[in-house]
Parts: sequence; C-alpha cells; structure tokens
Amino acid sequence: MNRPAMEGVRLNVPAHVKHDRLVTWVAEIAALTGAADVVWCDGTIEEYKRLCDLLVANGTMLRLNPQKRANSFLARSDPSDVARVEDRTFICTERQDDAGPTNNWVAPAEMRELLQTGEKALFKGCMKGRTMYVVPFSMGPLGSHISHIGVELTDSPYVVISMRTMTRMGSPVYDVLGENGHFVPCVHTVGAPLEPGRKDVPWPCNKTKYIVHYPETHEIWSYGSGYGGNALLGKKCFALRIASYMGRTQDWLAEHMLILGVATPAGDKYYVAAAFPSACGKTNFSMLVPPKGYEGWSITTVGEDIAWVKRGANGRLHAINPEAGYFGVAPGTNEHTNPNCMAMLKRDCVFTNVALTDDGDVWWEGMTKEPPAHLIDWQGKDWTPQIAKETGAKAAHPNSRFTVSAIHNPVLDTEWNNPDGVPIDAFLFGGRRSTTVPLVTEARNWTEGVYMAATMGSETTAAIAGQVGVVRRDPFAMIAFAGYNMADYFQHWLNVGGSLAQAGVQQPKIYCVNWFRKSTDGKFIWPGFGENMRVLEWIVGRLEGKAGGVENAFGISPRFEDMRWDGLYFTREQFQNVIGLDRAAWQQELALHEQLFTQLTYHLPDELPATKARIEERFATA
Ligand code: SAT
Ligand code: MN
Repeated sequence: MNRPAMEGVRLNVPAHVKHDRLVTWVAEIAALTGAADVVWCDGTIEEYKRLCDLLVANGTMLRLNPQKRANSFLARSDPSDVARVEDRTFICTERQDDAGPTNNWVAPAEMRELLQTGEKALFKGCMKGRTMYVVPFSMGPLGSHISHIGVELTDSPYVVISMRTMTRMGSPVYDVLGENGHFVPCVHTVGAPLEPGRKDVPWPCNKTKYIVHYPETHEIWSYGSGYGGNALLGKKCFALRIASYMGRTQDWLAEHMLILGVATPAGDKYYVAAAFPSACGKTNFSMLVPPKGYEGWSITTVGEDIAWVKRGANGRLHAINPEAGYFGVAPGTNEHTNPNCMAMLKRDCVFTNVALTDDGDVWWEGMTKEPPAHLIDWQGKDWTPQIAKETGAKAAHPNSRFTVSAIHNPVLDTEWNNPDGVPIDAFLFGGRRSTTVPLVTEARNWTEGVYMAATMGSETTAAIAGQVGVVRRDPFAMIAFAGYNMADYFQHWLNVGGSLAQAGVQQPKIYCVNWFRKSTDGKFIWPGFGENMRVLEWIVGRLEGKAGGVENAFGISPRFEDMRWDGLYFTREQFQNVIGLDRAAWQQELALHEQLFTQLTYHLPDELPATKARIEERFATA
C-alpha cells in the first residue's frame, strides 16, 4: 500500500493498519500541525501505564496514595479550562438553517480558512514540539450494528488515557475498520506548540477555543481546550452532535440519556432511558439503590450519559450506551447520594480538579459532612474550612470530575455490552426546576411526550462555562448537543414515533419528571436519590397497566395513593407541593414555550403548537 512519506517526521504506521484513507489523513494532519512525532495507540494496559507515568513526570497528574486509591491519579487543569465552552462550539453546515437558531453557525469554507487553510490558520503548526497520538475507538461494542468508529488525533496524553477509559479504544478497532470502513475523523489540539528548549506547563491550553463540527462530512476539529467534552471527542462531539445528525439521515436516535434496567420482585425487567441536562443527576439515577421497603427490586446501569437508539429485529427501539466509562461530576457524590458510585471510585480512577487530602486521597464538597481540617484545593493551594468561610473558596471545582471504567460499576447491567442493545420501555425527560414542573407526569400519547421533551427547561449548572442557576429551555436536554436544526430534530422524533405506530409496534411511554421542586424556604421538597425508586415503581405500574393516575392539563400524574410510601415519611401536603400544577406559574411557563416556538419557527412541526393549544384549553376549562 501507498505509505505517504513525510519530511521531518516518521509516520510509523503499524503493519496492522490497512486503511489507506486513514493513513493519508494522519499524514495530512501531521503535516498541517507540524507534530514532532506520531504515535499509534494500541489501547494496552502497558501503554496506559506509560502515559500515566509521562503525565506524572510532566506535572499534569499526581499519583494518589495506593492504599487509599489504587492505580488512581489527580489531574489539575488550568483554571481557565474547566468546563465545556458552549459559546465556542460551532455547527458548520452549508446552510445556516440546517444548524438552526440554537447552534452557533459559521459557513464551512470560512471555518476551514480559520482553522486549516488561511494564512494564520490555527491548526498550522499547532502541535510543534509535541507528539501526535492516533487514537482509534469504537463508540459501542466492537462490531455491533449500532456502533460507529472514530479516530482522534490529539497532542494531549491526558486525552489519550481518558479515551481509553471512556471508549473501546485500541488496535482491535483497526480490524473492524478493515481497508475501507467508515470512521469519524476527530482532530484535537490543546493549541500550545512547544518551542524548542521551552519547558512545558502542566496543563497546556489556549485562551482561544474552537469546538467545531462539520456534520455533513462527519468531521470534528477541536482547538485550545484539554477538558472533558471539549477534548474527549468521542463523547458530546461525536456521540451526540455528529451522531444525532447521522441518526436523522439514517433513521435512528442519538440522545443525552442514561439507560437503566428495573427488575421487579415478580421477576420482570424493564429498560428506561432518561434525558437530563449535564450535572442534573444522570449518573446517580442510573445507579440508584432502592430504599428500604423495596426488597426484590433492583436497578442496573446500561449507561449514564448517552444512548444510541435503533430499531431491533422485532421493530422495537433498542438502545446501547456508546461509551465504556463514566466522566461524572464529583461534588455532591457521597455514601447517601450514590453509594454504588463511591464503591466504583475505589481504584483505577482519574480525578480532575478535586481536592487532595494530606494523606494522598481525594475530597470534594459534599463527600463527607465535615470537611477535612486541611486540603490542597483544585488549584494546588492550601485550603481549610476557615479559608472557605472567609473567601468562599471551593476545595474542589464545582465541575470537577472522575473518569472511571464502567466495568467497576457494582450494578452494571448484564446486557450493557450486548451488541443488539436493550429494548426501551419508557423515555423520561427531566430538568432542574425549583418550581412549576411536577414530580412526574405521563404523556397521553407520543406527540404529547415530544411536546414535554421539546419544551423542557432547566436551571444551568457548572458543567458549562457561564452563569449558573438561570432557567433556560433545554429541549430533550440536547440544547448544546443537537448537530442540526432543533425544529427538524423535533420532527425526527415525531417521525420515529409515527413509524413505530404504523408498523404496529408498541411505542415506549414518555414521562416528564422533576426531582428539584423547592419550598419557599429554598429547600428541596422531594428527597430524591434512592427515593426516586418510588417514581420508577409508579412508571413500571403504568407500563403494566396496574398503577392509577389522574389526568391534568399537562398529562397524567399519580395521586398520593397511587404511589407507595413504605419507609418514607412524606405527607399528602408535601406530595401536593411536588405534584401540583400552579395555574399562574403555568401561564408564565407556556409563554416561555411560545418564545421557544417563535425562535424555532422554521420547520417547527405543527403538532407542537397544536399540543400547546390543547394544554391551554385544558387549563381554561379546568
Ligand atoms: O464535559 S462533558 O461534556 O463531557 C460533561 C457534561 O457537560 O455533561
Ligand atoms: Mn452529559
């Protein structure tokens, strides 16, 4: 085969790589970026260890006390590089309408000039003095008909070790790719060329950031950040933005959803996929421990962030988790909120931007009631409870994260690796709303469910750079992740439901949930976490045609007596405060739905304003 020769840098193509187009692309990017060296990653544990040693030597990570956290590390990022940067994220389609008003859009030719071809193109020479790693990965079980392959070229060894945990990464991917298989090319640089003789910084990055997607050619280009979804390109960039676009053209769904299994005492098993915005408890919900009184029930995890949903042989919707690891929010995680997670984090973990204890372990806000007397905070500074009181300084960054392999999850579902996925019985949609939205509402039909999901709102969190705690519309929890026009995305969902009905296949039921209602004193009313099992039980009861409910303007909600309260002191009055529909609040809410629909007028499916009109009618006659 034709192996391109390059000036100055050896390509080092391994013999088992047989894909000419891949090799040519690697050569092109090595030339463009001026990388000093090209390393083809094999995904072995030896390679992982070697790179961890390198990251320790570079000062990017430090090794935690092996007695406390075996084979685990703490990474500290640059204080300016701590979360996804939505205002620097671009969907570059030929037509602006195909990206739609909720995405940042730049024409592909213009963006390519900026990044690749222009005189001062950012990627020109951006890897000077650095090694470029070739990282082959499969999103989903290797060879599954639901899976897809990507190759990330990156100059960050932190990204390489993270990709090994988060995806099926390594040489076997090349066998699936063969000589001509489809892959999503992902180019990533921290944007910090290393001049000869200059000492590197622990977390190289650049103030200028671009997270760029070309959905029509399935390409991803990321510049300037080494953190999370900005840099681990298999995750939000591929598995949501590019994949949602692929799903629309290929008749499947890529969703910001956890997938969990519910086993009942009667021995039945159901699978639920649930969409929540970032940092709203997807990981906790997916690993929930049923409370006292729920003996015989169990919850198991298929996925905790992303679901790819395709039709199975029986026509039903089946989902896989395209990821192989969890990049979860650390603060707030503890033995009460998520004991399974605490067990999962005992070993083989990379923590990023959490605090370091004096005995070489990690700590974050909410891990224990009492903070340790002294810590090193996420920026490497001394931290004491007294300093926190005086300055408000957090020991761990609010968006600090753990990266861990799914195989350490003590409640991993037996089917999590099934190449055919698991059949989905219900979709849940939930935002973080301190008012207005009830604990749980069942949609009376698919269209009403799509309406609930489309109009979802949520208070923003630290997972995104910017203001925290303001309500924004987050349709399907995909506001930041849809790789095409949101109105077309709504239509795609309506089409998927319609074709299930047409084929005589039962549609999953759709629910809107909200764990976050607060009382006037600002406290959460619903205890959440394990107690969310009670809502799941009601949903399973509905699927089985056993549980009662009452119709309201928005859908069907349980009455107090339709849920089981054994083991929890929760009064009728409290229940009313989490389930009630406040007419005045809903008038405001519906005005916000209207605003969203106005923004999305282009291609907005008629069914949505029609559903809104029906809700308004119900409120008027209630
Ligand atoms: O940084 S990530 O995008 O991976 C995390 C999140 O926002 O959900
Ligand atoms: Mn997420």
